Amino acid sequence: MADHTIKGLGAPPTKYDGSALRIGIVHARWNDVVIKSLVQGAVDKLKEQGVKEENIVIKSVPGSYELPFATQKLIAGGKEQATKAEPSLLGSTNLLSLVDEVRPGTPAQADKDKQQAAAATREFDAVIAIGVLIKGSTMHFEYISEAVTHGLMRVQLDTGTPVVFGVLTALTDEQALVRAGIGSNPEEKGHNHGEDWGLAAVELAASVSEWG
Ligand code: DLZ
Repeated sequence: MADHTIKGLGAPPTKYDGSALRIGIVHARWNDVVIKSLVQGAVDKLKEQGVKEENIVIKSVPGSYELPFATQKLIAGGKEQATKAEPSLLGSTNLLSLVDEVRPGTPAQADKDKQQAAAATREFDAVIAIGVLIKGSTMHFEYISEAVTHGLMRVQLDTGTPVVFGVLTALTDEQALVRAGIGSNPEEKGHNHGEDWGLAAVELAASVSEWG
């Protein structure tokens, strides 16, 4: 069999600069092993494109069915905070750190508090919604897949904020694992689609959003 395929994402026309972007990730917790790998893949690529770790906000919900509502809330919350923001905060670097490395009461902590306050005043430039639906023996899979797909499309069109569709709809556990780059066969670990979603978020936020 040929070792190449025509499938997959083509190279972007340019490398996008994510350094000024604020990106949200909303992920479900069903099928957690797969989710964790996908979220990590997305975060890795966001950072590789220059998005500051502090500008990546990660929220979770129980299952994929909750993704459209939660994504809409996150986007709306960001817009509301941006509207209410104090002008003095808007000039600051926007950092919302995932990893807390500074000690309470130190100047570094004070800086970080300021940066966090500033970050909270920013709108999201894009949100990645991540879920993993695995087909079972009932119709759950079909209903949830369809509702979530339409729901997420509606959220991005209604809010004008790009929403990356990071939902795997797998027919088997192995399909889901392979699409998160953690297939059980060492010869066929697969590709982590979370990475593509990270790249898509930066491209949409840094390029497509500027078209209109
Ligand atoms: C109930 C359910 C089932 C059966 N399967 C999945 C799944 O494979 N992936 C997923 O993300 N969520 C699943 N859920 C949970 C629903 O998405 C949702 O959280 C509940 O129905 C509560 O609204």
